[in-house]
Amino acid sequence: MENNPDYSAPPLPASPAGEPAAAVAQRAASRSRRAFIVGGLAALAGVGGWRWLLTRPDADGTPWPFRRVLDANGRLSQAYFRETRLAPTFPKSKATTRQNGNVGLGSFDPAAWRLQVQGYAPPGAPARTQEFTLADIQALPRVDMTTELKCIEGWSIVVNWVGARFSDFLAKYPLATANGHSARYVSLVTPDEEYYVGLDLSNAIHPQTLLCYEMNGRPLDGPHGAPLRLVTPLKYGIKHLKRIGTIAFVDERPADYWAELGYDWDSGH
Ligand SMILES: Nc1nc2c(c(=O)[nH]1)N[C@H]1C(S)=C(S)[C@@H](COP(=O)(O)O)O[C@H]1N2
Ligand SMILES: [Mo]
Repeated sequence: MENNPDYSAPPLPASPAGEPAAAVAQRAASRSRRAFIVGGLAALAGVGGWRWLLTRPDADGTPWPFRRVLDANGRLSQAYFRETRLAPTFPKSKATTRQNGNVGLGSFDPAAWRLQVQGYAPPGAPARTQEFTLADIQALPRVDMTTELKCIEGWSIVVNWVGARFSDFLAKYPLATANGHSARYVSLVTPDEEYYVGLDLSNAIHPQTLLCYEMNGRPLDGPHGAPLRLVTPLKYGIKHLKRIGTIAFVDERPADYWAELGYDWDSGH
């Protein structure tokens, strides 16, 4: 996780201060907890057209997001509250660049890159994989978001990200569900399989979790994870896998590079 001394940051574009996402976060923060959770669900359902999830019942017939919310003695669960909280957003003018972590970013041919996705296959169901080009991801609704990237080393920076919501990807390509069941986890791995992270599916479908292809007004460059990286601002930097090669939807907690080295598997903040 050392800095790359050879890398110099691209200049930042001028950009207007204030953005709708900031207003949304502010409004959410001022709600009561209960209203926040209910409002959060409504916002999620409206956000990326991911109503598809709500129409896919779990084993007992309850759509799984609601099942999660109601899990704790039939009441709204604290876990879901944490997962639907929004990370604060910032004016784009605050964005800056730093580079950290090169595992899995060795030699690479961008022209040959395809995103490989292994769809959820519950026991007994056939495995399915699907390939995507960067253009497929860029065809999804474009989200522009300025949030903080926090590293477990103790520093943090504000970064402007552009990409597709993971939830919009799943709304178009329902690869996380099969036979009325949803995967519990998502595994993301670099093309060379050197760096890998695991996330709960609920974190992956958080409205601020992006499949990101632009950073601070430019296409991602190699040291920042070209052509596609994960951004998930409620988690530490270690979960923001650069250069996604494979995404898999699974039930077993996936391997995680830094968890194997002793860091907290969730790495939320
Ligand atoms: N492939 C890959 N992704 C990675 C890492 C890495 O070593 N390899 N390091 C992580 C860590 S620890 C951080 S803090 C962020 C840093 O992102 P940045 O280089 O864009 O600042 O990338 C994360 N993603
Ligand atoms: Mo980090």
